[in-house]
Amino acid sequence: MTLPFTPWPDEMARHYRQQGYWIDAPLTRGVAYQAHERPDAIALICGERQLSYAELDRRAACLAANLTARGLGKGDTALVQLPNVAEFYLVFLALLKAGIAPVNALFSHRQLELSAYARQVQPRLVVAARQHELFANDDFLSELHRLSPHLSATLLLGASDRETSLEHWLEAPSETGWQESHTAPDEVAFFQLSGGSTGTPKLIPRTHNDYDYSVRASADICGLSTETRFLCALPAGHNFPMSSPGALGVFHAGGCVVMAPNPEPLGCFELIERHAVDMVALVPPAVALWLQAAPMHAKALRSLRLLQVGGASFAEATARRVPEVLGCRLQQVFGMAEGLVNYTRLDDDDDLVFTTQGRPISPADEVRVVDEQGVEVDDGETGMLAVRGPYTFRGYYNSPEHNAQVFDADGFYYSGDLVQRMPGGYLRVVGRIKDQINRGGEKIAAEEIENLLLRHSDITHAALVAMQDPLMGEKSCAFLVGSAELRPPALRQYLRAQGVAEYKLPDRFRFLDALPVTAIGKIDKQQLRKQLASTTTSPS
Ligand code: J2J
Repeated sequence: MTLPFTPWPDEMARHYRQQGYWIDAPLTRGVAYQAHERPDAIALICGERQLSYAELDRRAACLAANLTARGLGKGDTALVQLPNVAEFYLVFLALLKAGIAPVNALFSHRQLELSAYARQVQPRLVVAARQHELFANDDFLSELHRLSPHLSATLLLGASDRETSLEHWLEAPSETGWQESHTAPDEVAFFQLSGGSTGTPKLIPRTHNDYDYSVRASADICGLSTETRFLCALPAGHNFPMSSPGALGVFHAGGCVVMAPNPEPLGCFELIERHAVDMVALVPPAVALWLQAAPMHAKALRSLRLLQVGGASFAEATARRVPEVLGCRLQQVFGMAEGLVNYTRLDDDDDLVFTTQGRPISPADEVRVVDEQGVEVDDGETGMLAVRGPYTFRGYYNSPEHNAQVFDADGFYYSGDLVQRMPGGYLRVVGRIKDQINRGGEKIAAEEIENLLLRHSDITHAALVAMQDPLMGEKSCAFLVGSAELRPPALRQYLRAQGVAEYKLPDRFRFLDALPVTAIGKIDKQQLRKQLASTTTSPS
């Protein structure tokens, strides 16, 4: 049994293998190699726990064996939602070893997102944490059983009974003889989450070959080694801290990942000092908080060598303050869970580092910057980003209509970003055409929230647009047409009750008699954004 996905054309796959980009090894290769070569080296620090490479590999294998014994394996999928703890990687590695493809939901996700993922992949396994409000009791698990009738196993971090205790499954040796049975390297290893611009969150199938290449090449670009100590402060399942080069890059290089529950500066500074962390990945709003807090804690940050910033636009003026205030080098990262990742390089001169979002990982990344007719624009001109390459996906999972809109006939993916290409292939992100709000790196698909608002019987029209915000870069504003009785607190409560993640709730509501429309009758969001920019209102 294999999971369906859109493969690369044979000729391209052959080329990627010939060039050594695809090495036909599983994503678990890095950890397995370190466990063999340097078994006692510390791979992971989580609170007071330290796991060696041997331990990480052994416990992941143990869970994989238990899952196999339970009849789970190739062709199966898992829905996983864990906070930033060691178990996140143990489970990820175990599922890969057993050939089960996980979807790693963010810990901030709630019923709506998890149900949407469950409907799409029909998981046979759910791995979650009792500490999450959704799994504090079994109600939502029953709902998941209803949505995915083949669901046959549930493992919960913090469960009190042995049967469902994740901790128990990670330790208890399986009775059967077991052999690793990852999916084929050119098949789906797991699903990444798309930031999205449509009504339903989309899933991105990633193969071992393509993801592993992006991880290896990223580790190289960022100079990782056995000495690297990386602080994972962003949500562990996000593409950035997982693969750019992220925890998987660190495991590949044999370094150590230190888990932080979140990017809050004081907690992170303590971990940096205690574990001599030398590298961290952050989104721009977190950097702003770090810059504020750092002058009081300069000593704690002495070991920091590299701060990676990505996920959303990073102001040049703030970028220039990083080396001076944090005492480390800055690296800008412009990536996407769909594939393409750009980095400023460690030896780039300051102007490139402060004013661009870097250049692609690979010589095989084919990046085009095109106008509305699909014609490439000159360097320095603004155009839409289109890309294909050895680690950029070829289609969202089971989404033929959407794929037809975002891929062209040659397999180029249109990310919805507006960029300028500078000499040397460096990119600047200057805007976007996708209907999305980028709230400090967290992506909100406007359509998803508009649809939820339109379910409300007192709302006749809804439009969600981005408004500028000094800390978050962007926040969201919902423009509504409807009954005079509508009030922001009740509307937020209404959305919460539908089970949507908190970060997607509109930061502000505006009530209008009618929404402006364009000549062809579509809601004129440009007009709404202009209205927001030209007025200041009290927050609501
Ligand atoms: C402006 N916009 C950016 C940047 C991403 C590394 C880093 C980030 C992501 C990520 C990632 C940006 N400046 N530096 O997966 O591996 C916006 C773009 C892009 C979208 C992708 C990685 N870096 N963006 O953010 O899948 O609009 O991945 O298309 O969450 O974030 O979002 P996501």
